[in-house]
Amino acid sequence: MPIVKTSKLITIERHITEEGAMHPDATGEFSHLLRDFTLAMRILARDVRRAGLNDVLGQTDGTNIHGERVKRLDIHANDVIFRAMDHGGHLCVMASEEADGMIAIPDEYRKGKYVLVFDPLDGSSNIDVNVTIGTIFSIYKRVDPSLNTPGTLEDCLQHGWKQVAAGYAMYGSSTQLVYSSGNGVDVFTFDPTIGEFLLTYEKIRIPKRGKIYSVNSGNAHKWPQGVRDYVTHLLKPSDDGIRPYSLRYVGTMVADIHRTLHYGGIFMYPGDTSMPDGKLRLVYEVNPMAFLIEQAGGRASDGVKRVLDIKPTSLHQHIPCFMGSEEDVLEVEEFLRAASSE
Ligand code: AHM
Ligand code: MG
Repeated sequence: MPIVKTSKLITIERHITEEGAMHPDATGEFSHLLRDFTLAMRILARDVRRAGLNDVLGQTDGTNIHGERVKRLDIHANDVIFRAMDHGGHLCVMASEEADGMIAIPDEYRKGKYVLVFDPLDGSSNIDVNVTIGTIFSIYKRVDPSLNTPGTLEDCLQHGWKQVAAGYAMYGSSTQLVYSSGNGVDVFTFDPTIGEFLLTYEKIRIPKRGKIYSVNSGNAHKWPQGVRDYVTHLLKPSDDGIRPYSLRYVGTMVADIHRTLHYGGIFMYPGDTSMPDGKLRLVYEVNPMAFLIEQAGGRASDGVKRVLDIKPTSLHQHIPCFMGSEEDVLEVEEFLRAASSE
């Protein structure tokens, strides 16, 4: 198992500050931005845990026992992140899966040099049934960091390889924050009794090959031939015991990628006949996860090319996604190539 539990007792804030100190030109702005963001994660960890009690599950338009208007949990998550991040002076613009267009920083606040894009609550189909959900985020530098003006669409639509940091919070049996600023992937676990995220695993590495595949097989009849051939192959026993693979699918990308980062294997959401570019969004979901997967030594592709090399053309653009252990992703690419050349 390539994952080693750390013996250090260190909070995420301290860790981020130490990482920042390694850059001679660091101003501390980035550390402050992340401190604000982890506040939002702390609040959401609490609210997800209390969701059933607070009555914020489901699509309700009623009021709770305090007479407050009840919001869906994903809208609530969007609001919490906005309120934590709009006034810090570090961001010039945000974009969220829950908003149609860009989210401007209010006029009264300073515009900083960073851009935040996020999926406030990933795994919406699992919200109402107490199954793991999460928050996914990416941070970019604005295209022209010397400006002190509102960010633009161009700032939000940068290549994935330009991410300065990315991560996700996973609200499961415990809340974990998995994070990379381009220096490997670290895992922090939230201790609600002290209100801190503590470093749990340092520099995790995804196995070169796994034994698990993760995909919504209900769409198999609509998949391209190459994907069908690949899955048939995974299920065929091999003499060396590598196959058959096991199937695991939560239906929350955060949870499925989290398992893939730890155990290896492959996570896929291919295009199909009804959704040619698949379901997942390049900017909010696929790019941040691709960044983490690569930082852990894995591979992330749209079936043909590296995800992080794709220039987004719109905020809510979808993209087919194959990510996980390097050998597994190379193998599916091989199957897709073979099927398309037939
Ligand atoms: P969401 O952001 O609305 O929750 O949608 C994204 C989710 C992913 O977390 C997950 O991988 C996928 O949708 C599951 O889709 P499906 O139910 O089609 O398998
Ligand atoms: Mg999502």
